[in-house]
Amino acid sequence: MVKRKLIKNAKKVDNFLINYLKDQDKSLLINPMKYGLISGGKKIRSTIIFDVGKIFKLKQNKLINICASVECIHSYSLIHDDLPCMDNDKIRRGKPSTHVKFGEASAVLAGNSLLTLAFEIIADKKYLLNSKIKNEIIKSLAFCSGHTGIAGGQELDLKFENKKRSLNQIINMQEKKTGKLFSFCLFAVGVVSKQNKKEIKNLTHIGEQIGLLFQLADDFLDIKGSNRTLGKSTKKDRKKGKSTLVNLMGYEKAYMYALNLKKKILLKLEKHGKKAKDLNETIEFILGRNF
Ligand code: GRG
Repeated sequence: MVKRKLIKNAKKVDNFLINYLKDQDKSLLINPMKYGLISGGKKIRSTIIFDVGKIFKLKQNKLINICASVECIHSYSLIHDDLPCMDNDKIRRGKPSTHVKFGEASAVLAGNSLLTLAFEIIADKKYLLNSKIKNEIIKSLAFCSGHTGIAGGQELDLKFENKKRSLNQIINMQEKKTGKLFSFCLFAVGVVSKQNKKEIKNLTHIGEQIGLLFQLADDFLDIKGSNRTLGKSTKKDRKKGKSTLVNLMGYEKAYMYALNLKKKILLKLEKHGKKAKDLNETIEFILGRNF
């Protein structure tokens, strides 16, 4: 069920991005950008945006620009993450990484262009949201992507290699590296659907927890997953001395931690009743997934 939903949503977001790029002036970077962005990846962040939209009765076309911009930032982070100066991965989404296919310089520039495209897609005048709301969304997306979010988390991830780090330090790093973009997804839906400050704060926190759960599942898959199903190389975290909860407390304890985290998230969503059914299913999928 969730798999089908993911495929349908991924197609929708891919089509939006294909059409968006078609309307832009041609450049040499369009091909590496498209390669790293479209036709690949679960687009799970978009599915979460649509799922949360369902809770607040928002139509998908009110949220599609946000999905597209989140996928631009996410794909940008993967293109740069695969570079030799970062995690040095040659395979991504079942095909050669962007820098392997197009060269390092083009991969860096395509990544940078996806970052700026993300903001362009939200600011676009064809996206019919009022300017105050757009402003809030843009500010939060910048906060979640830069040194206080993904980039800052990645720096910590690299600096933590082969070092003994505490539970709180690892959680803080993973909340930045992975959690912040998920928290943006829920924040943005809260803002677009005009929730009050308290509800937006709740949503942002749940988003961060979903992101942490997603990262934990990613760490489990690095150990138990298959390269073919995941479309990327596995068994790297231990070799690289990555600071993960699995490496800190062992697989079993880390899995118990993840189960408990999932329970806490689902409990927080209980107040939405049946309206949160889709989101609940996606959360179950996150921990149970094999890709
Ligand atoms: C400032 C955006 C930005 C990036 C520069 C390189 C870097 C700093 C950050 C890397 C962050 C990173 C790779 C975090 C890991 C998150 C994660 C678990 C990714 C896997 O996501 P999936 O499974 O991938 O959703 P697919 O391929 O399905 O889209």
